[in-house]
Amino acid sequence: MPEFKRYMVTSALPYANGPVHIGHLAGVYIPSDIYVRYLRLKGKDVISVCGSDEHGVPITLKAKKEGVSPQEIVDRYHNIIKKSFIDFGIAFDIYSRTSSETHYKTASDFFKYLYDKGEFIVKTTEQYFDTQENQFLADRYIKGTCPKCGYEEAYGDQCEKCGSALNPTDLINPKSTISGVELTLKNTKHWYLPLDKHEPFLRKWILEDHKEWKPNVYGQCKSWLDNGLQPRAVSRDLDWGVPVPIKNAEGKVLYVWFDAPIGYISATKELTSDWEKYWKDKETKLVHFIGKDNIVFHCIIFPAMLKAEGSYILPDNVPANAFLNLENDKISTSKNWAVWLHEYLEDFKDKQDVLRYVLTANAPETKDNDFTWKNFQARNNGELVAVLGNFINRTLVLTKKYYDKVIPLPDKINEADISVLEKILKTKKDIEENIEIYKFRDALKAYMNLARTGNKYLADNEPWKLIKTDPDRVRTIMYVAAQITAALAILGEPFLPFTSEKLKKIINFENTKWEDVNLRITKANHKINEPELLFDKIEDKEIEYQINKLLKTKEENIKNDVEPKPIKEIISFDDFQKLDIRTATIIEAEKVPKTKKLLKLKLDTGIDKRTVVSGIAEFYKPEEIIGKQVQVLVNLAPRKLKGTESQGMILTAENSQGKLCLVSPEEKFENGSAVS
Ligand code: B3M
Ligand code: ZN
Repeated sequence: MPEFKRYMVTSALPYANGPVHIGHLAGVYIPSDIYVRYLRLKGKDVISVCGSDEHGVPITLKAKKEGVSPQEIVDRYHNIIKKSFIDFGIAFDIYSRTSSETHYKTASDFFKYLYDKGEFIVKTTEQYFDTQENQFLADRYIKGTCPKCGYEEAYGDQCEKCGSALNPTDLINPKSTISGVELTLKNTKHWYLPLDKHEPFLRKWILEDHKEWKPNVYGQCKSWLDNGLQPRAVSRDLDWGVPVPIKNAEGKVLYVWFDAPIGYISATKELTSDWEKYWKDKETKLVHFIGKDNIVFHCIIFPAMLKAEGSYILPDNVPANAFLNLENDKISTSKNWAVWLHEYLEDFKDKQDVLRYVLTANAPETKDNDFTWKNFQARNNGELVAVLGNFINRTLVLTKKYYDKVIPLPDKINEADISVLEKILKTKKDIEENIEIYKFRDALKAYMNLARTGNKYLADNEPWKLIKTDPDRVRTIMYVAAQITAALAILGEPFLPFTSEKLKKIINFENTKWEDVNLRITKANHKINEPELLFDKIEDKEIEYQINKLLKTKEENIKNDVEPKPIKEIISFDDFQKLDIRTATIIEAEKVPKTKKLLKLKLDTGIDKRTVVSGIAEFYKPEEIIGKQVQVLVNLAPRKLKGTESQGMILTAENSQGKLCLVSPEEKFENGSAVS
């Protein structure tokens, strides 16, 4: 592996059209933060940038819906998102935004440079136009059937079912998701990045030189490359975005996926005048942290842009994560199916590290994973409180009790002590190795195992018993426990920064570095401060509250989803009078053979006994409904249904899920009674 002199770490720029939720944290920002904090502790030269992605159609639409300017929308969410990151200790060196002046200039210049260099092709093509909204539609606002897999809800740029990158014109039956209308094609001119031209380079660079990329990332890239790359438009017809910086391009802006990744560069420029070193020197390791839906943009399109420009380095790795679900359902902003970071903090004040811990332990590193509140509680109570917190608390409290908060001078150190001390070094190495290959779950596991070792060491040695009989031995035990505690304080910093800081204060450790972790971290006679609990139990009622909150959301969604059928054409009273509806009793019932839905009923209508066939077999068993009263339309012309003549129709109501129920009189009524 080549040694790098410095690191440039980017985290996907969140769209400034909503707050951030646990899925964002788990997928992108926690892994990137662990990585960056680790590098900093190792004393590496590292820059971590992020910022709000403030362009793109979702933002313009949201603004339209609320009747405000797009700028107002992005200002609002930029601030909310920025605050959430600070609150959760996601320590970017800069959190910028793509509406900044530096970004406009950087993105414009980048485009202009490629344009002058002849790296684009111009094409006039027919594109889908929504006549009701009077605008060309961005790919995301066109839905239709995927030509590759037949999925009916595929977007104009990508099918989320099979992952294929698409163009809107590839879709079968394309429709506007905004107005629902069928779309018309209209001519428009755009600039395209000829990805096909870069394909041979990309093939070698990814498929041969980066076999170490995560299988999900490598696999997606391979499938795109194997399908063959097409030129990709890098401009759009919109009035919100970075204007295309050439003549005769009125009303055209840069495609959001062209300008957004350049936002990483703009942010670095805003941070340091030394930015070029981080983006152009081959000894810089560039790493993009993203979610799986951003893979093509970071592994294919952005690298093609950088390559076309010529002076930039390309990413060394793109450790994309899969998605996190919430209580077994896909997280969805529009359905409010999420745990929003700002809301979490209202309910779990100062428990940022608990969420960081659970999201790392359950990170969707190799496949989609699930967040549940029960698991959140179990991990807090069973791991943070019972393992990590318990070990540290015992050590601190006993050190206070026996030695007045001074680390004791050890007596003889035996083999068991040494093997525990060596576990510190082994843990440090395990964490390093895993973080460096972006396996943050395993790194965290190694960390927690050190706390387990500590707990077991105390339980095996029982200093609280020995203190009476062998106080010399207890000095050694507590000295060893203090070493583990100090190691946990330092090694925990990337994962649990708030806890680590609190613990460092308690044990009076400042300005610690990763390399301070060795066999003897804290010296005898070192004075510590008053012990404090690091974690506390989360009660059942707190979890029930969260679960109920989600249940309410679910109920509301179901309610909102149900759109009653439109009212039919108006009829006259005379029309209604033509219907002869009577009360009748079901006297016989049986299934119509070879059908799933039909029951053959014998009715006593008060006038006669007759046969009626009804489509209720999925909802009623024949034996259940004998004796029931129903309403029946008796003057409907007889019809043959699956070979049986039906002489009338019983009335049923149908709900939004297609379930039927019988319409019966409210009290037992005489057969033959007329409904009016
Ligand atoms: N704004 C985030 C997303 O797809 C998108 C990332 C841009 S990174 C340059 O949710
Ligand atoms: Zn598909």
